[in-house]
Amino acid sequence: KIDYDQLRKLYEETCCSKNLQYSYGTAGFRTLAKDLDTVMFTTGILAVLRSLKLEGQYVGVMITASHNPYQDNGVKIVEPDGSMLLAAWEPYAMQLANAASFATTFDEFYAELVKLIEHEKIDLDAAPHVVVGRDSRESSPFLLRCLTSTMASVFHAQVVDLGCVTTPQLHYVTNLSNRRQREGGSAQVATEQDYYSFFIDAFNELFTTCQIEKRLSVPKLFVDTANGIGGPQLKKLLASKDWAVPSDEIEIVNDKSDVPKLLNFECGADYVKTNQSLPKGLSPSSPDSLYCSFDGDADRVVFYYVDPESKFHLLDGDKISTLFAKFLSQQLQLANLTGCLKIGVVQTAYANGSSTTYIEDTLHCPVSCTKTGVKHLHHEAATHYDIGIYFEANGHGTVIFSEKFHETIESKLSKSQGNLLALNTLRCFANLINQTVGDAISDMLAVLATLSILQMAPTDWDREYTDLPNKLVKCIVPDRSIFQTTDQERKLQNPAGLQTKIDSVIAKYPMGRSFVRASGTEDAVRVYAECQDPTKLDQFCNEIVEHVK
Ligand code: 16G
Ligand code: ZN
Repeated sequence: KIDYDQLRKLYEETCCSKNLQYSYGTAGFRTLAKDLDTVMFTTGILAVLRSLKLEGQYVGVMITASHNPYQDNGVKIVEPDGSMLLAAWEPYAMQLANAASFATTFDEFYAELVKLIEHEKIDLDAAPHVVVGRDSRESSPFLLRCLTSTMASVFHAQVVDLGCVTTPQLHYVTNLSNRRQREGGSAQVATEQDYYSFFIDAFNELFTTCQIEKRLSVPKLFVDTANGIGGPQLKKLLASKDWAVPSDEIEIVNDKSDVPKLLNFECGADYVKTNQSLPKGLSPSSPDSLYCSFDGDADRVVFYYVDPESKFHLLDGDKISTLFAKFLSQQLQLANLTGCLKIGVVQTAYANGSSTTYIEDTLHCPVSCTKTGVKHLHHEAATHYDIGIYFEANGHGTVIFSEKFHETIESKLSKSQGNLLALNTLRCFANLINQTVGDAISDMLAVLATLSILQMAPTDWDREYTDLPNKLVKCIVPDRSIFQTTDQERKLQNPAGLQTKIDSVIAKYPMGRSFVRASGTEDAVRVYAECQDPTKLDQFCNEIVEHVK
């Protein structure tokens, strides 16, 4: 039932990159943009098949390489509910891409495709729906054509092209499109505009509920958008007639998304987190100002400020988690729901030890640790908590609220039972969060709202706990695949004996903690170390690195 000749023609026109091995990692496919034509072609087909498998629901596809340099690009598939592609389908993404890459004839590739269709018992007569989006990279329009070439012409898919959007906007619109379709009535597809309206309304409603003025608690917020897609999108939100915060309170810098080479260059969340310094384009202004940086596709955010002694202070993913945990636990307590709804924080091994101690001992919240990669954190938060707060230290994260949370709050509110202010605050806050995926814009709004409600300055936020001195280094090794971990990546299983050596180094440093793991995105091994004494940190880290090399 596939138009063989049409597919063959498009395959031969599109798949020029050959004999390259592709892997679908934590962030989808990601490599040099010039090597991605074949991958885009097969990923487009896979997205269609995924939609067909799910009764034609909207499946999302995002073209982005996040914080990578401008020469790179990538692609990932999003499930109808806005979450990442089902793990069981990741191998299919690789099989199809590598089949096209290594096939010497079209028929070899075609045989693989047919095998997959039969294996998954996919009904090709149904009508697939796909939502596509791309970040601001120069290579994206071409790659989009490779991606979508077969969708309508071979598979009769309905394709909704959102144009340039942030990654979280693509996730949000995919989820909303399916909700609309399920609810029938308005057969309209969801748009980027729905995203702005929804989050502005949520922000305004939270401020109204808490009866605070729509002013920020900081005199000014500077937003570094990494010269990526976050810049134009945030501007659209702030330009909306319903956005009520005075326009001079938020200033966007590094907003040249139309100059390709500037993307993520000496700016953005990754740069700021790694270098622990201000990005290009920002200089310390008034001491109370707050700063934040997005990454290139605006799914990550970190905050920071500069004290009167010109010292830079990072407020990273751990600090965002702890701020939300503090606020939401307070509200739960006020609403008298602590026994009924379970709140918890999910972290990875990269979380600073002080943050974990603070959450457990000061906030009395449970903490879980998972492997690196958003899908692991998301899964843990969704399965264990009614309010699951998860952030990677690098600023990637969100809060998810269970069905039980919504039902409990709604039921109490409808009966006007209990502390209505706290119940309403919880309800509005949940709306302000993009629950499909970490979202720099939504997380930024939620942080601003929380600081305003708690009347906290950046320094108050920072003072809640003090990070242990820490260091992260990249180590190039001949074969990173031998570094196999256990215990949520906190311990090495292989190479044999290495963990014992690491443990004996750790034992020498008070409050020392260190772990070694192979990167999932680069050909390198990462070494993390933290200890009490800042003057011993370099030595500590070097000793571990010596054992790894
Ligand atoms: C990916 C992950 C990110 C993680 C990073 C670790 C997603 C969407 N992205 O970018 O969460 O922090 O990988 O990179 O899951 P690494 O394995 O190179 O250290
Ligand atoms: Zn990103």
